[in-house]
Amino acid sequence: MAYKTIVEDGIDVLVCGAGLGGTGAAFEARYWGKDKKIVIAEKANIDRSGAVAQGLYAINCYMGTRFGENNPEDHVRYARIDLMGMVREDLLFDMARHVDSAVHQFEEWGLPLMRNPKTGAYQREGRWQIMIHGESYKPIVAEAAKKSADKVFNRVCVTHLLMDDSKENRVAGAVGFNVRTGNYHVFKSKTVVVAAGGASNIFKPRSVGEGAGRVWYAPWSSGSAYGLMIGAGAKMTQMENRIVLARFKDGYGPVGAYFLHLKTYTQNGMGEEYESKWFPALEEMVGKRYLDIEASHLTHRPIPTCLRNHAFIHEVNAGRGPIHMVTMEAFQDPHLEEIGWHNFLGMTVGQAVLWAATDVDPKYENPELTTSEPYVMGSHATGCGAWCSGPEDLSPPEYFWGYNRMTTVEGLFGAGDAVGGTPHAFSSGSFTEGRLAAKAACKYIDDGKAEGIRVSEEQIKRRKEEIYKPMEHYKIYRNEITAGSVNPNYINPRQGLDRLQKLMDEYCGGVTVSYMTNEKLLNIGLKKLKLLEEDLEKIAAENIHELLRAWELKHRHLTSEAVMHHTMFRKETRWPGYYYRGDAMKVDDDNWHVLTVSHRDPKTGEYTMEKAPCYHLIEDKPEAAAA
Ligand code: SFD
Ligand code: AMP
Repeated sequence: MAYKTIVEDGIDVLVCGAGLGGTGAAFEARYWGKDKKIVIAEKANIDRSGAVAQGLYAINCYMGTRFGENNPEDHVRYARIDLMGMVREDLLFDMARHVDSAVHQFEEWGLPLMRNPKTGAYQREGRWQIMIHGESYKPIVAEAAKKSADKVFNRVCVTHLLMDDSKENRVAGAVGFNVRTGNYHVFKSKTVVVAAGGASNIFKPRSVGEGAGRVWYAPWSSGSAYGLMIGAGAKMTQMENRIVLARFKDGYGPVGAYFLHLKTYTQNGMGEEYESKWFPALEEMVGKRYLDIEASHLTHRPIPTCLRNHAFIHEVNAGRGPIHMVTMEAFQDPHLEEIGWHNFLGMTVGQAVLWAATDVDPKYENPELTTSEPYVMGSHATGCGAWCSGPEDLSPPEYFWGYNRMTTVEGLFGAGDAVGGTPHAFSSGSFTEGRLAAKAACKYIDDGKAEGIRVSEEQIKRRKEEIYKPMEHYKIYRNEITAGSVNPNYINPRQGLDRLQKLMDEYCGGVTVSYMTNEKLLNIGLKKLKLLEEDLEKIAAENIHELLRAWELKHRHLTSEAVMHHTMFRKETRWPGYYYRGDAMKVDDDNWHVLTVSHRDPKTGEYTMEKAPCYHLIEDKPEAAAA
């Protein structure tokens, strides 16, 4: 292969993926590692990469302790009830106690945060969310990271982590290729912070044909955080906890600003309130602990996000759709009307464009909502990700093995979507997690834990061959195309993605089956995933761009397999509205008040599953958990 090999040696902290978590990691690594070599490898361009590429209109995680608003304990209570109990409270608390300082820095760096003119505090959207003029959010945090790093490699898609050849289960860097030049990049590093983001486009999206690619989470979120870490043998947690979101139809515009700030509400197709109708039956399924209807009115305890979805999905299935967002009242106020549009112009411009293009004026027409296809990520109302050590001052022994946010692979750290059990971190919390991970990575190096790392030439060569194999395969077999892009010897990345999405949708609880699955379906799904894995060995890439798509697909495949195994393992329906196990339709606290942990053996591909204790470190105070 003609592509050059470019080796970057002697790195201390390698950041793989520089979205919100990665930029936080690079920034903080410089603070604790003044003389350390910090390098970023980013698939796109750091200035506009990741889920925040397009900007955001709110920072969804801010305590406001400085203004006497909230404390981290309450945030843990809120996230815990929203996730039906299943969170890593040590990691959550740790993020929440540091997140405000990250937000204050964003403001210092030039991010315009809105202020409440009466109080001088930041303008609240909801209890936890503050409003921003955030179109340039990503370039602003990128600047801090660029100034901190010794080198930024843009356009390098990281495909694999390098492992230490002298010590089992210790990371040694990463490899990948430049998506423009095709060059092979080798990064030899003492520690790696993986912050390569969550996954869209694993489950078949509602958007098809000309709309394909329109999804809520960024279409370029390829599950690489999970693919890289699973591939290296890191344990994962809560991968069954995929998220379904209520969104404005077809443009996937988020609803938070509307519900919380504009105080809009939903109605069924007949103009009726429908949510509360579903709660009594739902209380039977999940128990009073998670949906105490009477108490929730008194305490303003939040209705968990998944349960709100449940009411939505069931109302539509009962034939009383579509669900509308009642905007016509709020939009009569010119200020709120402006906020409603700005919210999308600064964050999900496609929604504003779609309304304009289809003559939907929310002032005169209540727009339709829908429930999205599931996404696999770990920083919204969901906590998929790696099983990581917590901080030493908070974590019980089962949650602590030396370094904050270190995975079960030595020297391998995570942040943002990469870390499991830490929902409701959002952009600010992900950045904060990056900071915490990088601080711990520096300590790991200073403690001498990275001494004696060796990467063999054999490993570097083997990975190179593996990376470019799809292009080789294409070269060899391209002449055997029978029609269009059909070739008996290979599939291309688009064909592979379609197949993955279809099988995840049908067997693992996507939109076309109303989020329903069961053990039988999951078993078939797993078998089909294995067959797909065999075919992915023969995937063909016509050019470098397709090579990127091929590797994104492989990462999505590894992610999907973990989701399928986890969904099979947890024999209950913990999050009605995210997915249903038809063969175990209730929350089962006696057996399943636990976190799920998986391990994929990198050599054999075999999965082992285990339960881990779900410790409640913060005492319960229902009234303190308000949304
Ligand atoms: O309204 C590789 N998010 C929101 N957060 C908020 O705080 N407020 C909001 O308003 C939010 N909303 C929202 C949000 C996201 C999106 C898409 C929309 C609306 C439309 C969530 C946050 O964005 C999210 O929590 C964080 O960004 C997560 O951070 P992180 O670091 O885990 O992921 P990332 O930012 O996507 O970065 C990943 C980076 O990795 C790169 N990458 N690099 C090298 N090799 C590979 N193989 C790679 N694969 C990926 C990516 O390019 C990227 O830079 S609302 O809906 O709630
Ligand atoms: P979203 O725009 O749906 O991504 O949500 C943004 C923020 O608002 C998140 O913190 C959500 O948990 C919160 N949120 C959205 N809808 C509601 C609601 N109906 N009630 C309470 N919180 C909500």
